[in-house]
Amino acid sequence: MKRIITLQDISCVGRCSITVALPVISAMGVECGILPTAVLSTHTMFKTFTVKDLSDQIEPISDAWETEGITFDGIYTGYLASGDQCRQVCEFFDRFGRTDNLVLVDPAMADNGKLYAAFDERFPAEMAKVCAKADIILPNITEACLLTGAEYRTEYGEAYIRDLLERLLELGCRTAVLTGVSYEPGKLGVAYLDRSGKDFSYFTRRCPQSFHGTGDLYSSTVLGGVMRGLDLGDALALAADFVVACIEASASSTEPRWYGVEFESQIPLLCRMLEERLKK
Ligand code: PXL
Repeated sequence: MKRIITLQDISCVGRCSITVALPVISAMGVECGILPTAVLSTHTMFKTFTVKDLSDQIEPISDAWETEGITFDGIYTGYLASGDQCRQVCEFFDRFGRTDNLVLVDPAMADNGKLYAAFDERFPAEMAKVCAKADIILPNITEACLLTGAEYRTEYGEAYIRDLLERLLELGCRTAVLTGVSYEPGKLGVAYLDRSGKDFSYFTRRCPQSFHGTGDLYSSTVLGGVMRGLDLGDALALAADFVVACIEASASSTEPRWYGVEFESQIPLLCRMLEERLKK
């Protein structure tokens, strides 16, 4: 069985980061180790929350793994709390990255044209260094603009997306995937470009509601799919279909959107969709 390690925070309630990655990646048949970078009572979109930074644990935990000879088939990073943590994650890649393992970076730091309130304007440059070391990065359009200095636009065509993808590759990653791409009302999807010039896009219907944590759900599912042997396009499509199913399943929920989507009820569907794609 493949083993991955994910470096991100534990937000104890609110369905994001590790509380999404662990169940989803495990359900997909991949061992999911965790390196918690911080413990929060909830993610930072709740009005009241606590944060305990765990930066000082990254090095001793890594040392112990190295002594044990533990290796990973994939390394997956999400929300990182500070520029210093970005530097530590780069060091982790240098220690545990190999030519035959996959480094996937979701530079979770911004949406809707704005950097999350927890970060200052120097943070994207530190995250860009993390992206430079990745095989695959999965920013949304806001994050792509902050990483590359491109202008953020809400109305655009294919040339704008192509330009963003090219700028993202210039950071140094092998494959750049842009999420939240839309060329026509009612459709939403992803587009990727890799170093060899291969491109791909996939669209689903656009769901009217927007929930917190769907980016983390998306990246976790993509990683699980690739680790199980799907090609990237198939993994991106599977993850998009799964997130749509989760949003649809949450439509009647009376909880506020920041509690995240009810992905739990859709795990059996995810397993079926994965097996179907693996058979093809
Ligand atoms: O879902 C991204 C995320 C992860 N972790 C924490 C967050 C956020 C987004 O706001 O606050 C702590």
